[in-house]
Amino acid sequence: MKKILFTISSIVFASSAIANQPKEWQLGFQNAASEGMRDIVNFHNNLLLPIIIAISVFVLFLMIYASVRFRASKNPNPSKTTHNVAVEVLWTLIPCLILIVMAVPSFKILYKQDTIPKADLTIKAVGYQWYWGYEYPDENVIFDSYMIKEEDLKENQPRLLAVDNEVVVPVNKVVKVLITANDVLHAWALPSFGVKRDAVPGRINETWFKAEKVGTYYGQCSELCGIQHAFMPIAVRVVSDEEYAKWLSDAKIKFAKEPILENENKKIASK
Ligand SMILES: [Cu+2]
Repeated sequence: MKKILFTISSIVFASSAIANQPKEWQLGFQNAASEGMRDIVNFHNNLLLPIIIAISVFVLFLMIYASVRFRASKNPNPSKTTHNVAVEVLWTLIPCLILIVMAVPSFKILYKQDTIPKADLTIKAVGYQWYWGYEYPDENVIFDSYMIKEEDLKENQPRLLAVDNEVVVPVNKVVKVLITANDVLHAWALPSFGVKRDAVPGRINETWFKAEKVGTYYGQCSELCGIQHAFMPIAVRVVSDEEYAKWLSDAKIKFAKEPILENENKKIASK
């Protein structure tokens, strides 16, 4: 039985494993691009889903059986039983055991995600109403990332997901993400990496991922944050080490800001 469910779930979910962004008529998760997400997908497809299906089928069977077997025409004098200790113990114990079976691997995954390995690079994501700002604190690179409007989309840019300035990270490197917000609650979420953290004003949350495949991955703000909540997508481009180095040196020029203090001094001097 379990084997059949295994096969069904893997067929259903394998078919959806083709992209890094939501697909029309998609079933199941987006394609995993990190170990963390692979853990989550395996946990869901190979443990939770078979249990859920088995419970649903069992309850449905009981309902149909009771309705047919004890229908009024066949069972004119219904039983007056109100207690049965054995049954009550069983229907308390068995669900407890099922929960424990689910909880142990679930906690394992949670703790694994919670332990941040030594980071190769750190980025900071700041939620604003309604766009994301990014900082590479060690590289002195700061930029904003706005959604591209539908009329300005270029070919291959997904609607409501593409942004003007993507986050760029090297492949197979541990990326630590510091997440905060400037105004209201937001949440930085990237399904392919199995990452989702609240962005809370005045507080820094952290998470991490190690992207295993080159590509562009899309996520969305996942905390209802106001009227344009749906229009502050997250785009992360995973590139090779060389491409990352090149992007970084370009970014340092592109996003360079004149130091504020120098600017102020100039203003004072010119007066
Ligand atoms: Cu938001």
